[in-house]
Order: sequence, then C-alpha cells, then structure tokens
Amino acid sequence: MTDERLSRIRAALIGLLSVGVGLAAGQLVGALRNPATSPVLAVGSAVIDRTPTSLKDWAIRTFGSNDKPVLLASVVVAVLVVAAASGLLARSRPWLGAAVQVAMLVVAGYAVLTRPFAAASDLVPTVCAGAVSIAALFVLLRLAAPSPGPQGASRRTFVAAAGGTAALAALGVASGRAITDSRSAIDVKLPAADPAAPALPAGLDETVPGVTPLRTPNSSFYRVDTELSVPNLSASDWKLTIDGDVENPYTISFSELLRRPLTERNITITCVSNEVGGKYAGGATWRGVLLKDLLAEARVKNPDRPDLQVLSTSFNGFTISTPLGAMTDDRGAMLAIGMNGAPLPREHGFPARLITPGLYGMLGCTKWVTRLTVTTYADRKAYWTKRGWTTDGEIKPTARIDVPAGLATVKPGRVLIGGTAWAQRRGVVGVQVSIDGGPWTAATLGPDVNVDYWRQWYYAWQSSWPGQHSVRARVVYGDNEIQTSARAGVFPSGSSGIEERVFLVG
Ligand SMILES: Nc1nc2c(c(=O)[nH]1)N[C@H]1C(S)=C(S)[C@@H](COP(=O)(O)O)O[C@H]1N2
Ligand SMILES: [Mo]
Repeated sequence: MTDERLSRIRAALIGLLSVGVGLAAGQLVGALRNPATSPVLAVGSAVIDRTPTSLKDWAIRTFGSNDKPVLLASVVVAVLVVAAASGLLARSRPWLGAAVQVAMLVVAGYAVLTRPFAAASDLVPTVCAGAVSIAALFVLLRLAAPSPGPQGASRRTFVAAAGGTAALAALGVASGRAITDSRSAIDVKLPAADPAAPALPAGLDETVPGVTPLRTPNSSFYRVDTELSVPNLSASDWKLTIDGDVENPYTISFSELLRRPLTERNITITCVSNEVGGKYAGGATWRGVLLKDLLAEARVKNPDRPDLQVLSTSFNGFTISTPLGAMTDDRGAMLAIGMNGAPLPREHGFPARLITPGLYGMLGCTKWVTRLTVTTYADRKAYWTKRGWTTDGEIKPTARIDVPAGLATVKPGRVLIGGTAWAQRRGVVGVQVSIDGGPWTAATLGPDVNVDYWRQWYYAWQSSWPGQHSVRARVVYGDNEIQTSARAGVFPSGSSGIEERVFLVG
C-alpha cells in the first residue's frame, strides 16, 4: 500500500520534472531566437488575446498591474496539473504519458503559429521543449523503475536523477533570462531636439511630500501593453512604412529618422483603463519627429474625407486606430524616439513609438510601431476596436488625490492634501476640494507646463475634530469647465466620476 502511494507520487513527480525541464529548454532556445516564441509565453499571449474584455477588466481590477504575472502563473499551474497527469498515466503505460505531453505540445504549437506574423521556424523552441520533456520522461521512468537491488540504492538513484533534472531546468531558465538581459542593452545616441522642450520647473515635488513628481522617471512610468515579454527590437533593423491611401508610400529607417528635424514636448499620457484616482498616467518629455510632417510627405489622398484613420501596427501585428486629424493638426502628435532625454526604454517602445496628446494610449501611443496605414474605420479595425472599445477616446479631465493616503492617520493641525490633475488639450485652470462634503474650495496650483501636461495641486487644511474625514477633488479646465461627477467605468471609453478619499486625524 505504502509502496503503491509512493510510486504514484514518484510518477507525478516524473511528469512534473520532465515537462519542467522541457519548458526550461523551450525558454532557453526561445531566448536565443525570440522569447515570445517560447511555449509558455506563446500560450500566455494566446490566452491574453482570446480573453473576453469583461474578464480582462476584472483581472486588471483585481490584480492591477500584476495581471500578467497572475495570468502566467495560471498557465503554469494548468500545465503542471497536466504534467503530473502525464506522469501518472506513464506509470502503467509510458506511451500514454508521452501522448499527453505531445498533446500539450500541439496546443503550444498552435499558440505559436497563430501569433501574428508567425513563421514555421517559430516552432523550434516548442519542438525542443517537447523532445527534451519526452526524453526526460523515459529516462526518469527507467531510473525510477523498481530494481532487484537494495531499496535504498534505487531510491538514491531516483533522488539524484530527480534533483539533477530540477537543477537542469533551473539552469535553463536562468541562462535564458541572462541571455535576454544581456541582449537588452540599448546603445543609441539621440541628437538634440531643436528647439528642446522647455525645462520642467521644480513643481511641488519638494513642498508637498507624497505628491506625484512633475516628471515621471522612465523607471517608474506606468506600462500597459499586451506583450508578455518585453520586445527586444534592434534600431538598425527597425523600419517604419507609411502606406494606405497615400500618393507617396515610403519606408524610413532609424538612421534616416535621426537626420530629420527633431521636436520635443512635455506630454502627459493616460490609459483608458485608468480608474478614477488610478495610477495609469505619466508625464514625460518626448522627443521625436512630427507625424504631421511624415504624413505630409506621404500625401494622403482626399484628406478631407470623413472616417479617415491612421492604423498603426507594431512589430508583431498589434494595431491602434487614430483619427487622421489628430495626427495632422497642430497638437504635435509625434513618432517619438526619446523619453526624458534618453532613448525610449524597451518597455516603452524602443526604438520608436507614437505619442498623440489628448487621446488615450490605446488610440494614439503605439509602441514598437513599424507601419502607419492611412485607411478608413470602415475598412480596418484595430485590436481594441475589435474588442468593443471606443475609437473616439479623448482623455477625460480628472483630478487625482495623492496625499494623504487612503485611511492614513495624519497629525492634527495643518494637513497638506495634494495631488495632480490633467485635462489634455484643454489645460488645467483650477482644482477644487471639498472636505467632509463641505463647499468646493480652490486649491493652490503648481506650475502650468502646457495644456497637455498634468498640473500638481495642494490644499492646506486646518484640521477640525479628530477622527474620520473625507476629501473630494475635481479639476476645472479649459473655459472654466468643471469635471463631471457622472460615474463611468473604464469600458468602453474611460472612467469618470470624482475621487473621494477617507483619512483620519489623530
Ligand atoms: N504595441 C503596443 N503599443 C501600445 C499598447 C500595446 O498593447 N501594444 N498599449 C497601449 C496602451 S493601452 C497604452 S495606455 C500605452 C501605454 O504606454 P506606456 O506603457 O509607455 O505607458 O501604450 C499603448 N501602446
Ligand atoms: Mo491604455
């Protein structure tokens, strides 16, 4: 009886170890070619692309920016369950166990091949993963088979083999990661922009502890995209093609781009998935070439037609729709190559991305962009459009409270309440706060950078009674318009409503 149980545990372990070392081999071979083609990442991406919007929304709400690690972990757990099952089946019929592993491979292979722009050679990591896992399955089964020798000896052999397999798997994953890291250094020197963006003032960073810094450092800039591994493009291979309904389609390389006049502007971008009070917004100095100029050279056919859009495509087929007008008017939409004085970090689109002031990121900020196609909304649908999100996505003006933190306890006396507010294309002209449901009162504003940049604010409140208090904040923008109190969730066109925060005086 005990023997029976033990061997089941062993069998399950053999399943886990063999699939584990196979997947590690897949990661390693993937790292050598293209990490996105490793079986784990390919299945993860396939799941992302096929997840219904409501579930994705729920995942972002529940796990925040951990939604991807959680997704990957779920894929891995599912794989481990099947892997253990393959070991258990292999106990009596080895070929059945192997067949289960082959079935897993077919699923992974399908995920690899249904990626946009997939090539047959992308199957290499998956095939390696399969070969290693099935070989490991048979080797471990043989080593674990009861032998006529003393009990202790066969156990030692199995433990050594199992430990060795686990170590190999760990080594595979670690070297895969090391390879990816070593390949991701960026050595590009950007020419200066002329004129350079006005230097950002000091803002309220020092005066109001806890307020959002006026400039978001690249390392803490929010990241939202559908990629599971950070794309690793090379500037020398990169090209941008402008085509579609244009008289003069053309392609431009990175070095040609660097020889063009570069502009620079301070712009705050925002994600449509940002909840009221959320963190998916960031302000940076972007350097690049005006899209207006690039598109003028392509000469759009009948540019006054309604319904015209620019469908931008990233290196792997992800697409975004931007109204043509937002790229050709004078708001300064750009093909950006620099962020806060440095080349774009890989996470933020290296070597080039779009920045369109005033529109949510999913409508004008394509990272790793390689193609701009002038077309109509009727003819082509972008990634998020197919999933029900709006194509008309002006960023909704909002104020955000940064301090005090929710449910924080503050000392009685002078309480500094502060935050940031944005109203791209319109400009922040005021922020008002209401304490404990009282009248709306003007807060003090930080420096005005430009209409497309966020503005810090604070309000020094003399605390009344000890205990629980609440503060609300709303932005006043453009022509003295006031932020709406109407609540909306993020789907399909961005959240609205007024943030309220509770804190304690004690
Ligand atoms: N290629 C690509 N570009 C993309 C996305 C994406 O998923 N893939 N996401 C968009 C969204 S939803 C947002 S909000 C911005 C975020 O840019 P950031 O990650 O640099 O902050 O990128 C946009 N560009
Ligand atoms: Mo977004």
